[in-house]
Amino acid sequence: MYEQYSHSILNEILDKLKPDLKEQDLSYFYTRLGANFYSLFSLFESLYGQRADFRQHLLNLVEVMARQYLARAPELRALDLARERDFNWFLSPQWAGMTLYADGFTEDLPNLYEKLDYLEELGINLVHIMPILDCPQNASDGGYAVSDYRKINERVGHLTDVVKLAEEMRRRQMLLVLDIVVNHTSNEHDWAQKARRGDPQYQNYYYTFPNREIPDMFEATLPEVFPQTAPGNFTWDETMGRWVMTVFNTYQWDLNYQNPAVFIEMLDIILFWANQGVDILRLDAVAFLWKSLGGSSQNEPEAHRLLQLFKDCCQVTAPGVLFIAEAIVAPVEIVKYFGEDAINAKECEIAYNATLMALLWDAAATKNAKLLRRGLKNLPAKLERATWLNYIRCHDDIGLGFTDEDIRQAGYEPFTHRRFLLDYFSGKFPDTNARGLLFGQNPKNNDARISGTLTSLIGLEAALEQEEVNLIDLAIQHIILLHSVIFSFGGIPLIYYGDEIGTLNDYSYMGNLSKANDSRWAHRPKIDWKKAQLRQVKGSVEERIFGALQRMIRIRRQIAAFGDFNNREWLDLDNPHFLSFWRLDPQGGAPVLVIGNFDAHHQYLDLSDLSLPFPLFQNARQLKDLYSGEAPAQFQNQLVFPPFRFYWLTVESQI
Ligand code: OTU
Repeated sequence: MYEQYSHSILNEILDKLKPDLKEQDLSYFYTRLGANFYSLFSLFESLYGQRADFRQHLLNLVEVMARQYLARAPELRALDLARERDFNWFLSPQWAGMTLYADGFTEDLPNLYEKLDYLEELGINLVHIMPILDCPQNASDGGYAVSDYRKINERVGHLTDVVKLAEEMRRRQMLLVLDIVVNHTSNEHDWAQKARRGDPQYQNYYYTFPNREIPDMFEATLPEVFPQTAPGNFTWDETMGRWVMTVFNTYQWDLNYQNPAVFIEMLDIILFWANQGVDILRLDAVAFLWKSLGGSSQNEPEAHRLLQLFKDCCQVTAPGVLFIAEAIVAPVEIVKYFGEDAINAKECEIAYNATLMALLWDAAATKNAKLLRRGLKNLPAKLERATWLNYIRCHDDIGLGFTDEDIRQAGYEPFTHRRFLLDYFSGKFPDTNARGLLFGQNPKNNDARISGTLTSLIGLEAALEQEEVNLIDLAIQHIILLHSVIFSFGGIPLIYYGDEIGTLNDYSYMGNLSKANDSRWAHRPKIDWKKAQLRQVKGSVEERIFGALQRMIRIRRQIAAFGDFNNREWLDLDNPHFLSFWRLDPQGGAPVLVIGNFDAHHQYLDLSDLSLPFPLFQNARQLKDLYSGEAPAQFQNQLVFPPFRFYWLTVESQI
């Protein structure tokens, strides 16, 4: 949009740009800056306009974007242009992702390079490598306490390894995802060190206070993220002689985004990583970016403005680079991280679908889809050009993040139901095979979350121990069912490393002092590559899971209806054990009817009882399950579902 005032300021800035910047060929940069400047300026002014040095900061901001544009390699600029042309590229069903630790999945970055073949064998073409930046050896929160944003942790490799990996992945048409921990730094970061030594400029990079007055006001309303290990939201720093805000662990200092210099530093870091060839940046803990007295300091309007501003600026310099919002918050809040009142994403193009994740675990415990259906139907619609990251497990705990209202609508009492889920997954409930661990127990509100690998939580660990063939079969089928949902729901499926070969909980963290009180380490295993080898042995647990995932990914890729174009329609079935929805082909081709049985027992569905928008689907004999390539089991006109079985149905005559 052209708006006179902001444009006059843009002209002023362009005049003031340093001569070395003016002389370069910046034509694409200028077109994009012109397109985004009104929005960018309005956001920056709304956040920082009251400051006397506002114009100087704005100039600095434009200079950072210009310098990083000049530093952007020709092949990355070409990729930007290609993605500008094919702007829906990330909504295609071709993507399948995996999250992994460079030093858990493999030894280090060079070793990860060697394992690209394995990932491709499974069908993975998007790889999220967990934090690899320099961080303290112990007080690191698994890498989420960064001490140098431009240096790779020596234990996993060097910057050249990342660049080499990015190049090779580009050659193989795989996407690289890295974390940018935007909300906080380690207390060992250079900025924090300077603040500790008393430098006021850097003390202003954080929220520091001489006494408890303001911290106490904050504490009156702030929740606790890690109530067991890091109660409270402030930490006394002896060297600095001041309190510092530490919402997560005591060594993770919250950055002060009320200071525009902090925003500009972080933008420079984001663009630096974009220029190393990273395709997608996972922005950590985005809900927490803005702090204000009198509330939870989560999901504040200013946090959204900061993200819009990051997006606007990144589009000017590196428009091909996408953002993932890691906002594990209430369902109605998550969707806002795409941006509101828009068609294409204004903040992050991709967001973790934490609601689907939590609901899947509810269905796994209850063996029915009542709450899953309720919760998904109440999930607010997302923007057209934005997509979900659908996952079952990740490196974090499982929070029961669905709403009490949805729980009630599904026919349960919220407190008892949550208690049941915690008991079920931590193995306290009598009828459970789950081997989970509680995390973040908060005696003040009885809250807790759940740790454990998919394999252990679903009951395969216990079944293998008991050597119960039937239970082993059921658990494997259950694991496949959950994956069938993330592959067909719409969005990018994200597998958690190790789940593809049925990796069990790793209890060795309990013997490590710096990890023992954080049960999330139970599901951050070191991959046993001998076990991975068993994926080639017919009938092994590894082969059955790996093979199923591989097959689903391959089939998903060929089905246009599995692309994410707001093309999902719900199908309500009376039987509470079923989850069912249509996926429509955006080009008008054959739809796919997804039906999953969440029960551990057989279920059947009489097609004659239904009135379907696609009448051909009402004849069981005409149906084909795309996953097995065969007709679904049936008796007369009834579809038969073995325990935890799903079908991806299409009509035979249309194939
Ligand atoms: C994120 O987590 C990371 O995924 C965690 O591994 C880090 O510990 C944390 O940030 C701090 O960097 O902020 O928006 O239940 O879900 O801490 C959500 C806890 C986050 C996590 C929460 C999350």
